Amino acid sequence: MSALLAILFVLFPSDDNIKIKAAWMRPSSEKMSTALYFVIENKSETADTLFQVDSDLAERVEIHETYSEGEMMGMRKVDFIVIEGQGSFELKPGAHHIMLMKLKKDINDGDKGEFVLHFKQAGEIKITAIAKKPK
Ligand SMILES: [Cu+2]
Repeated sequence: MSALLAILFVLFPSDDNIKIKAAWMRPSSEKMSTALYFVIENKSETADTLFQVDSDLAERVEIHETYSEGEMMGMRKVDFIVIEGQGSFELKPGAHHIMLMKLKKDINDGDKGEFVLHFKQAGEIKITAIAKKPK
């Protein structure tokens, strides 16, 4: 019986450890950029790392952070986001976000977009984000 359980765990890796909540993106126009936001919850004891995001909506997808230098605010690419064990990480306006560059089509209020998030431990997680204007 325990051997069977072990096999089941291999076939169905612990996909429950990472939960993605409240995924949304800003409406934007073809050839322009926009940003995707969500909350990552890590139920596992061990840290996990988000290192890639795929989307058919944009030519390029990057993980960005926002930084400030004196009066200047900017954003830049980072290679990954670490979510501590039993922790959570919020991507939000003015902080980390997923940058969608050179959109292949308009994204209007209420549109839905599909994304694949790549985690080192949890593997691939598919999410759907809804387009809405920031409050
Ligand atoms: Cu950005």
